[in-house]
Amino acid sequence: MAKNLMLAVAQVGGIDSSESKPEVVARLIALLEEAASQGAELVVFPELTLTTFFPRTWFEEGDFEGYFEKSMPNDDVRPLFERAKDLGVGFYLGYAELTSDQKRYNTSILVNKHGDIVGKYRKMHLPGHADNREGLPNQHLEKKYFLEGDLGFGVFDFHGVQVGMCLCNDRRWPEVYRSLSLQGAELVVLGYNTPDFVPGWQEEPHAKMFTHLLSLQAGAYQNSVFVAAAGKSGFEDGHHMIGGSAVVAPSGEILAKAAGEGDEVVVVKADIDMGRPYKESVFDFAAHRRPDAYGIIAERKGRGAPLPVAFNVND
Ligand code: CDV
Repeated sequence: MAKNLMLAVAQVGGIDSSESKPEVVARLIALLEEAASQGAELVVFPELTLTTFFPRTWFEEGDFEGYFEKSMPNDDVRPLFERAKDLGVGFYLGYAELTSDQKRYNTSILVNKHGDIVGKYRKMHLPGHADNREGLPNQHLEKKYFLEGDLGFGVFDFHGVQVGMCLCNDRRWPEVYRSLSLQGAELVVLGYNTPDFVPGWQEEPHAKMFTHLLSLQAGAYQNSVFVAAAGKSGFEDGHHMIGGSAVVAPSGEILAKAAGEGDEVVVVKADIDMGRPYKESVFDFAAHRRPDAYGIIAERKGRGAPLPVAFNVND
């Protein structure tokens, strides 16, 4: 029997810092309802969905705690959980997490159709910087506000579909998709915030959308998984972020993509078994991978000298 999942990405337009969390949650509920009306079973929301992308701004200690969630669901977010449960729709949500031992993470959760949190991820690849670089159009202070994730790359059961999770910059790293695919992931869900300007990030404006989609498509194809990516986009407090929320098939082809930069839902019927022919042929990992030759990937962090290769010119 075909294994289909009605999959939605909910792109969220800019959230100004003046917008309250209940106001944002009301927008998310409207997106969820729109997705549900189109038959969605799982709705993917962006990274740090509940607030403006605050890592663009330097705040002194004591001035940024309001951006963080101390528990989930809390009073602000509970209406989203309740509406999703009423509708029988699951969701993925990114938010800033403050733990009971005062650790801060860039986090996402996976919630099933019954309103239970069944998966959790803390962002591994934190881009940007930790120092104050005043005078720039904006900063990118994820390394100041968050610790590196400590939960690894998890794969979770969502009503029979194996779902891997990551967040934003993680999508550009091939190791992420491979770690998830090696655990049987059939779908990778992720949220993102990609600003036009990132200090120290040399990329032509026209390349921003290309490299975003390229990362999703390569990750999907090389690992025989669906990828569903939801971004915040448009202008937030005058700062622009790319849209391009999309669902990609295991063929690497884009099945659907948001057309605008505001709040927008895109729903596709994902035939989860579409990954199988790839997993059983060109990407039959058990048959073709060479982990014995990949040691350098886990052992070496930065670029370095070539490894010695012992070969005989006469052989
Ligand atoms: N929030 C992110 O992780 N953004 C990064 C860049 C732009 C800093 C990204 O890869 O989109």
